[in-house]
Amino acid sequence: MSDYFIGNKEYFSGIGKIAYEGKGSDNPLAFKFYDPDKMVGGKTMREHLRFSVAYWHSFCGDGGDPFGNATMQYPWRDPDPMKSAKNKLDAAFEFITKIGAPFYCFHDIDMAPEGANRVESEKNLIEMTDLAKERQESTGVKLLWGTANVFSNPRYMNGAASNPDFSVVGHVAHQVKAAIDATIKLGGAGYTFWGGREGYMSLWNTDMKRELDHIGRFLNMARDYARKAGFTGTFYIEPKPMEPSKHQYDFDSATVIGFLRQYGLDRDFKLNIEANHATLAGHDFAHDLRVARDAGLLGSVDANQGDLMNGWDTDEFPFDVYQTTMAMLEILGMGGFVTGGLNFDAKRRRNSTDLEDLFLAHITGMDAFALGLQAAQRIIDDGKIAEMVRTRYASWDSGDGDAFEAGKLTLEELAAMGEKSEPKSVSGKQEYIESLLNGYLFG
Ligand code: XLS
Ligand code: CA
Ligand code: CA
Repeated sequence: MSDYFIGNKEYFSGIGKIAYEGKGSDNPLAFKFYDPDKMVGGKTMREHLRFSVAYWHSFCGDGGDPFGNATMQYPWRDPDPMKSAKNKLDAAFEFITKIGAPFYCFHDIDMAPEGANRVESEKNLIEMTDLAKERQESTGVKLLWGTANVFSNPRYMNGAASNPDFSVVGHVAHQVKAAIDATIKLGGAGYTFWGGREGYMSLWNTDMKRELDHIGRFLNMARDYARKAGFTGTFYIEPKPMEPSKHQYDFDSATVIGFLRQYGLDRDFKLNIEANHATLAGHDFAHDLRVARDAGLLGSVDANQGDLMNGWDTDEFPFDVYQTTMAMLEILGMGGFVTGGLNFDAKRRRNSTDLEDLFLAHITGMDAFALGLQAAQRIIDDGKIAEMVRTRYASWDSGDGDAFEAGKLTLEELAAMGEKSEPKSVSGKQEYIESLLNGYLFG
């Protein structure tokens, strides 16, 4: 029996703490590339990557899909919902400790079952998060962010804060307030708002402006409450373009940034960018990271990947090292995470039914980001690509280009410059950069 089980039962027996064994290892239950103590660019991999386990997929997701029932057998399930929740908490902390992730994230109802009414639900949440606090203290695992699930219960079928019916919004407030209290109690570094059903199915029955104003007002109220209650962490909005609504209001980074500025929220809120949501919006993952970073609003990341062959939210564990490299370049480029981290909002495939697969999936994701981090650092250290980008814009660094950037030119002056001879064609050198990239990855 390993030293890492938490309650009175070991749920992942036969699996100990996952160790770094290096790329020569053929032990499936070992890291090949994630070496938590290895220094990369002045920080350890652990400090850079700030991995987090998502409670909902890892310990609640049952593998069911619209065409088939649950496939996952969880040994912690019990007919009594609170007993089940307590077993699950033990299993979760055993797993998080064994995989060696410093953080986790949860929705209120992942951890505590809903009661017959809001008062009972809050009581369950308080009881469960008291236990979670004990588990955090005994294991050293920390809360990256908390959140409220205000989209699953049928009362939220027309939205949460955007609901056309005011009486629903009181329920939202009660639930969000309780989830904020729980996050503060657990020392959460962040609190996330993912839009859930904040969007619409048909414009024919929707007053979009009013719904957006209501979300803006609600988030101001939530921010004010949390600050008053002592929350010093970061609030995040997580963009997603569609699913479950046809159109989600928090479509992508650019849309959310506009929203935060419009409603006076951009000093307290940052973005939590999920890879698969960016690609659903028709962007590269790195595009949405860059948009947020350029606005000074890149906070945290939901690490997963989509499938290019279909158009829905598959939430796969990330293994595409090109993507993790580009993502890590953005994260290193902003100076690294402050309160955020890489949260595996990712699920095993429906047919990956061994409990061991939960470990294998996280190992794959953590190794993919460790590879991406090291490749990104090599790209930065070498400096060749950055130099090519600098050179590409060099005409703006002095003379008329510089005067333009400084706002010293009128359109007439600029137009007069355009009378000169045809500019000569300058190559963007994209394919060369792509071959350099392969060199950094595989050279
Ligand atoms: C759903 C979202 C959700 C948020 C948290 O698509 O990814 O899981 O991350 O509510
Ligand atoms: Ca997410
Ligand atoms: Ca998703």
